[in-house]
Amino acid sequence: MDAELFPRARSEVAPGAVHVPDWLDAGHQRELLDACRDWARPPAGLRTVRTPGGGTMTARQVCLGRHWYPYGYARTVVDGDGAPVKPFPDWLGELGRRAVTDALGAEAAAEAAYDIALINFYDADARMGMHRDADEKADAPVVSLSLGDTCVFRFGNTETRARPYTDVELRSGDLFVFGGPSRLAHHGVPRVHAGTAPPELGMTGRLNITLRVSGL
Ligand SMILES: O=C(O)CCC(=O)C(=O)O
Repeated sequence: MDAELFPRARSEVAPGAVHVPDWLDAGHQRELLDACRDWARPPAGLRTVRTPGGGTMTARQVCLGRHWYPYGYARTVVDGDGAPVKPFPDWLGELGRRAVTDALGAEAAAEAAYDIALINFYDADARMGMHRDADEKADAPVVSLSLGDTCVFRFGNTETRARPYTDVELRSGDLFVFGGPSRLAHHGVPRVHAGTAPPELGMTGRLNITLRVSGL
């Protein structure tokens, strides 16, 4: 890929919601991708999420620490193969705290004992509708790391799924953290730009890793 004419700048999209471009270098992206490939394997591997209305989410998902299903957390894959959820590794929690420190400062990271990861895999046609991450019992910031294809990440408000919102381009290696007054803001992924993953990463599609504190 051509070098950027100007490096992309870090930006505060809303109070407590910060985009840090290129937070993970190529080596760390590769390591995280390798870990995602391991986590995606059964048992308790990548699955299609069914919603209570009878639909399916187009992004497929695997969880660590606790299993998310619409709309709660369990210790086993209650809506899949029934296997115990894979453990949440210490190094991922450490990565989460570093991310919050870099995005929001050390004070915001002090209480953030990350224990859950939701890993979403998007192929070219996958999307994620506007929603809030509201099934956790803690208000620690959500950490979001992107790998592979670029997407449009829509970051909205706490009241409605509709405007006002801001569209942010998330590329491979980007970090997005939302906490404080933005912790319960609606957000979603209306578009993935197929074929934009860095070729050297060796993946097709997009992966998003969100880290959360369960408070459970
Ligand atoms: O893929 C993304 O960037 C967002 C994922 C997300 O909103 C979620 O896991 O709740």
